[in-house]
This record gives sequence, C-alpha cells and structure tokens, in this order.
Amino acid sequence: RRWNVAVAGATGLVGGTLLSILEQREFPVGELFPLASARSVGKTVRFRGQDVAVQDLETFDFSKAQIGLFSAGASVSKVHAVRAGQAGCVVIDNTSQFRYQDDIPLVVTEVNPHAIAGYRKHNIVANPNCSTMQMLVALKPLHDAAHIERINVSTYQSVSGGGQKAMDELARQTTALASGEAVRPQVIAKQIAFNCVPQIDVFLDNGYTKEEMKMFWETQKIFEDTSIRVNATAVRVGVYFGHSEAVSIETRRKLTVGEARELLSNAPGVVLMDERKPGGYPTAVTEAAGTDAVYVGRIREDISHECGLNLWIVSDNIRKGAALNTIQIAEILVKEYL
Ligand code: 11C
Repeated sequence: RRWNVAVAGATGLVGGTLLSILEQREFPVGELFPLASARSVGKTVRFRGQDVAVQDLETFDFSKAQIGLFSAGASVSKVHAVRAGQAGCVVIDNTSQFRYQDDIPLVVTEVNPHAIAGYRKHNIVANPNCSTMQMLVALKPLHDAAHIERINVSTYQSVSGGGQKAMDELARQTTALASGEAVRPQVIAKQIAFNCVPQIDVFLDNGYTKEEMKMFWETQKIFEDTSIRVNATAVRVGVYFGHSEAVSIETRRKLTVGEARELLSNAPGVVLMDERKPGGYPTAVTEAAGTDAVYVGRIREDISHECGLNLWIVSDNIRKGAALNTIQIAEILVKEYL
C-alpha cells in the first residue's frame, strides 16, 4: 500500500532532508504534497526525479494525505498540525509545539517506539529536539543496564540547528573575517565564526536557556522517568552540520568502560568509535555530517565519582536529530498502526 504524504515546510532545511530521506529509504509515498507559506507557492521541489509544485499550507485540504510531516515552526504546527490531525492525517511534528503535552507521544524510535500508540487522541506524534535525540539513543542501553540517575551534559551545536539563516551568518562572518572586515551578528547574539556562544534559544526564569531545559523535560518524558535529573549547558559553535556532546552520567550501579562498550556496540542506531589514540573518536565533520548514526567515543570512568561515566556523543542534527527520526516514526506508524 502507498501513502499520500504532506510535507509542511518542504522548502526549508529539514524539509529538504525529509524529502531526500523519503527517497533514500524508499518510503511508500503515493502522492507527495510539498507545503509551505504562500510566498513559496510557484516554487517546486525535486522528488524521485520530478519537479513537484509547492502548495499553500494555509489552505491545503489535509484529508488528501494520510501522513503529515511538519517542520515549519511551532506557531504553524499549533494551527495546521491540529487541523491536519482533525482531518484524519496523522502528523509527525518536528517542532516543540506538542512535545510537553501529556496526551501526545514524544518518540525516539530506538528508545520508546511503543509510545507511538498514543497518537490516536490527536493524530499527532511529536519528534524530540536534536540535542536530546542523539543523547538518548546512546544512553538508552546504559539506562536499561544500570539506571541513570543524573546527566551532566555540555553541547557543541552546529549552526544548521538554527536554520538556513544561521548557516548563512556563519558563511558571511567567515568571509568577512578572512577579508579583514568587521562582523555584525544578526541571527546569533555574538560572533559565531571561530567562536563558541553559550546561548541557544531564549533565557528562562531559572537562568537556563530553553534548549537546555528541553533536554531536561524531554529526557524525563522519553525515558518515562521523572526522577532522572539533567543538567545541561547548550553552546553554539562554528560548525555547519553535526552536534557534539560531552556527557557525564551517574548511575545507580557502577558501569565499567568494558560493559558500556559492550552495550553500545550492540545498540540500535549507535556506532562505537572508541580507541584511545589520536583521532580514535568521532567528530561532527569527519564522521557524523550527512550520515544516520549516533557516534560514541571517549568512554571513560569518571575519576571524580564512583558511579560516573563520561562519553562523547556526536550525530547529524538534521538527520537523526530531526528528519530521519521523523521518517522512522512514520515507518513504524504505517507498518504497525495505520
Ligand atoms: C538547535 N536544537 O540546534 C535546536 C534546533 O526544538 O526543534 C531545534 C529546535 C527544536 O538550535
């Protein structure tokens, strides 16, 4: 059977990746409806060797599609993902709009695929934030084996997480600096070329940024464990694709490096790359960008905590962190539920 698929935000960075992953994984698409704002009507997207016309999301009749992949911003999803769900189109939403709503499942396919069953109330499944996604793919087998009580994480997040505008800003600033010109930050609060900026998303009352709190809220929901504590610092770095994370976990019982390596070498979606020699670890640019896996390296026992373990976790934020997980949810939906 084939499924008609609407892609909301089809002309954006994640939208384009959704289309190419639908092709690569040979998702059984019947008719494709690329949707975007009225300003993109008249454009086309390339899908399976054809140019397909972009339609206006505002007026699209979602009863024509059985599956809707949304990546056009939270305010768009608030109105149109709900409208799609009511028309019988099952939405996988890539924004933060529904992630914290109790009656909407939040799913990482390697971690809690069973939660997809909860889609029926609103016909919506939420896709997590990229920085949470890659961390939990790697931590799931460790949590199952030794029960993680606390996570300390610092992220090194690429500009593609901030969309095309943030990518353009890095390019512009790099060129300006190479020509000896001054940079004027517009999208990211401080110079991002050759710099690290400790702010992603807005500041909240507790002094954390929203990106940092997303890692806390989403980990508890996806692990179905409100006792797990997450202390995050999210940093934007001058990298185009791939988020890196230095993660320290505290477990109920001690996990040795050997046991962690064994668990991770058999974990779905994970590639273990952990040799204690120069270059024996993954990085965003050399391993992760453009690929599907979550890479783990630098595993070592924490010398400051008897049940602590450190890991370095890297993945392509636009693929596993966004578009790939969305399509993996769709694959489970059509196979097991629709
Ligand atoms: C970033 N994590 O890297 C963000 C992008 O909640 O889906 C994704 C925001 C979200 O800037």
